[in-house]
Amino acid sequence: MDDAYIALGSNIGDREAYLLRALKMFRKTGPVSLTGLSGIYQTAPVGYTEQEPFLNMVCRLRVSVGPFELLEMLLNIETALERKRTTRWGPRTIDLDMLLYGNEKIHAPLLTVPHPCMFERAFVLVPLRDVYPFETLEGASLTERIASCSDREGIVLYRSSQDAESLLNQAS
Ligand code: GSY
Repeated sequence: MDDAYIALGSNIGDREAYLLRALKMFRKTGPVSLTGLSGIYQTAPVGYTEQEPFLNMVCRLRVSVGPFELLEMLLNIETALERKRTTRWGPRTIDLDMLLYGNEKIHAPLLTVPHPCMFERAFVLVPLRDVYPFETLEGASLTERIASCSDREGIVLYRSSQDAESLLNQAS
């Protein structure tokens, strides 16, 4: 069994409902169990900035499948939640990115772990800090890494992790 960390993001429609639907799908998927939820953060768009603000969060999964099977599960959940791949950096109902899979380093055509951009994005690192149980990651503290991210000012707590968990339990 390994711990995997997944970043979730949404900036179309009922953003929070899409995050909760993805989490519910994790809960119903046999080989993974949901073991940690960050708060939900509203974040200014990074990259292509002419789009609506995102809701972002990170969850921790205990997984009994390998990283490529987990990737397939993530893609299937994105498809079930109406994710369209028309514009690379454009708006999306749901985005599920594998940040970490145990301590593995993967460089494959379809999967790079740790996620290649995660250390430059406060919209990933701020929620990751809520659920990552260790002080440092790859030699630096998450707080230090966040301090050097240019998007850190655009992040506002939208829902605490406890409130997110209550909502998830109501919705299940
Ligand atoms: O990388 C995931 C999609 N995405 C995001 C996001 O999730 N949050 C913010 N704040 N900006 C983003 N730009 C892209 S692309």
